[in-house]
Amino acid sequence: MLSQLTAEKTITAAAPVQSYLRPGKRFPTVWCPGCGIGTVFGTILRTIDGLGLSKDEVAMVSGIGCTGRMPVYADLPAMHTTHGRALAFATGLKLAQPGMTVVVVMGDGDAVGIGGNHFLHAARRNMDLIAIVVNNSIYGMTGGQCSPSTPLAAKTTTSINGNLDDPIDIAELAAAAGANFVARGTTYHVVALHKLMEQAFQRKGFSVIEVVSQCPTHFGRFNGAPSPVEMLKRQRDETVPVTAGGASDKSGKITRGVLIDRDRAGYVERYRQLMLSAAEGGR
Ligand SMILES: Cc1ncc(C[n+]2csc(CCOP(=O)(O)OP(=O)(O)O)c2C)c(N)n1
Ligand code: SF4
Repeated sequence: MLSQLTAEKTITAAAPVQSYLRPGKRFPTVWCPGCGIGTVFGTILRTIDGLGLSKDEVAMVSGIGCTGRMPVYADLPAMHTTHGRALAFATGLKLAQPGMTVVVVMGDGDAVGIGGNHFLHAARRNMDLIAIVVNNSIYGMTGGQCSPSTPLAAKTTTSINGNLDDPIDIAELAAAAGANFVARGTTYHVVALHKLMEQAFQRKGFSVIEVVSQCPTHFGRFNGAPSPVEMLKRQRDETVPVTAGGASDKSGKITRGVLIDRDRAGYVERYRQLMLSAAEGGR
């Protein structure tokens, strides 16, 4: 009886996500056991459901990569585009359909490697998009090469003796470039991640959430965390809540929480104002 109750509770808890999964799609997903991408995907779907957004009000756009597979599984209007160009496609979609909520899901390579220039300019423009960057410190899909966010000295297939480059801080980059809302979460702190997403979905302008995630297949086992559980424990032990007034933490740990929350007009609003003014003969 107890196990039956537990099973029913589990099914009920999972129900909102189930209803956002693309019918007829083959499951399980392509993601490896223990990968963090599924956690991020589920949290995005629960956020959409919790905010009461219908399936035709939200679009999901991605580039290429393990993270980029998300729209394939979501029962939402979707674009699975080219590597590094998701924000460019999403910008076009948002300008054509300004009433639609547009979520862009990218790996760290997609977002700040090949797509780095698009990332900077989407932030500078304060483009009305929600960018979820799954930072697993590596190029997952192509076999575990160094990405711009690979930590110094980390071992990857292209840095077998240790990475020589300092990593980009994705969240700080977004904040410096002008994004309205910037936060960092992890796949360990799932409830907190859900709250960050709820905020990001309700802001105007460019909202960015960097999610520290795990790639057990290509990163953890070569860098002292042989299992997904070990990688999650690292997220627990090596991150701290963001201190008031700044993203940096003197202990060298990674900060999580809201880094920036400001109220600049988003690009869609500015564009509308420009059109109105032009229609009135203003400029
Ligand atoms: C223009 C172009 N360059 C390179 C590739 C090969 N490629 C596919 S996915 C990928 C990197 C994926 O890493 P990331 O974006 O961090 O996402 P993850 O797989 O880790 O989620 C690369 C280099 C490609 N598909 N297109
Ligand atoms: S290769 Fe890494 S990022 Fe890609 S699905 Fe497997 S664990 Fe996840």
